[in-house]
Amino acid sequence: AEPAAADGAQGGEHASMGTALSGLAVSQDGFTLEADQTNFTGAGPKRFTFRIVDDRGRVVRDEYEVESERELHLVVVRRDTAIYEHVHPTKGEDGMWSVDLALREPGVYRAFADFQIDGKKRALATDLFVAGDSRPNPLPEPKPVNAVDGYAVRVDSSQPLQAAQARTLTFAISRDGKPFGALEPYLGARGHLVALREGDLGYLHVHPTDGVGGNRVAFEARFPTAGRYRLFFQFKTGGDVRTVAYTIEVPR
Ligand SMILES: [Cu+2]
Repeated sequence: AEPAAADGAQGGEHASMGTALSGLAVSQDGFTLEADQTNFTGAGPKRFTFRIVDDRGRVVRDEYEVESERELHLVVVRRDTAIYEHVHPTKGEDGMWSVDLALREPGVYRAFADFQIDGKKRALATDLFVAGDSRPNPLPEPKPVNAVDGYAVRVDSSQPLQAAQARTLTFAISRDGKPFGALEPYLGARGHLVALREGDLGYLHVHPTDGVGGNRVAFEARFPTAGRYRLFFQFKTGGDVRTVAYTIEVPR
């Protein structure tokens, strides 16, 4: 692909490729995310309410198409990528979405509303601000194995990573040094993956693939540009959703 076609940040015509970046705008392709409040203070859960409006200002209520078992997924990441939340807001009859966010430390967060209308996946995003003394973390160094809740999860690519080239990323879960295959369905799949580009938190749509079982979960990804990305892989065991994060480096 030509470089211009590899980066979906320019507009909507590339979004149908499915692996282009989105989430860089609060308004795109005729749809706008309108948040009631983006400034928060204090400890404890913060109520976040918002709606999606179309190009005529009408609140979207019934046009959502279910993907990964939900009409809308909300991913919230502190801008240093150190804190991640993936939640499913409740939709009111008026089309208003509401959810309690943890936003457990001060700082600036990016909230991505991930939904599908007219057969097209979309991600609109807004910044959220939590008052207080914020201590941003540097992006962790890339490494193939990371741990969560006693599980070690290794990520491998089918071929060496390269910008604008499709790759299969496989996550292998182990516990106590042995492959751990007792994965429970999560959002209709064996796992969920979000990838964000360092610098602008461009949001990459990643698709689970069929055909991998046991302790392994695979996704198709095409990183549009060289650089570092932060991956958030989620899987479910023992009734709980686990999140493990990676830094990866994509060469030119
Ligand atoms: Cu979701």
